[in-house]
Amino acid sequence: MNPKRRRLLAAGAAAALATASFANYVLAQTPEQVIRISARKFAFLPGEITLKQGVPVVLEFVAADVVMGFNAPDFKARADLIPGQVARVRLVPQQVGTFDFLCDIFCGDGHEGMSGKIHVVA
Ligand SMILES: [Cu+2]
Repeated sequence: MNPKRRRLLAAGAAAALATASFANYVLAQTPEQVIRISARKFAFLPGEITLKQGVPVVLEFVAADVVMGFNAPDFKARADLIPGQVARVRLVPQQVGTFDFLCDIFCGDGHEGMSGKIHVVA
């Protein structure tokens, strides 16, 4: 290989490496907040969470005992919560206010009261 071509390849490799490092840097600098919520008969824990308007979060659910559902209609967000699995829901809250979420899979006698609140602040 002639030296000129070798230099070009090296420059290309360096540029690719720099791009990858930059992408990793950006990802590392902007981790999305993860909020862990456990669902058990008949409550979500925590039952109230506070989010910031426009800031994406990932809600990470574990179900302790039986299959349940997470449903936050104002965010058009829902997930099946299956024991032994982690369910993730990503939200970007757009509006300030207090919004309800609830269990939408019948899980026993206390199911009807199984709900929580999402507070979104500016
Ligand atoms: Cu339920």
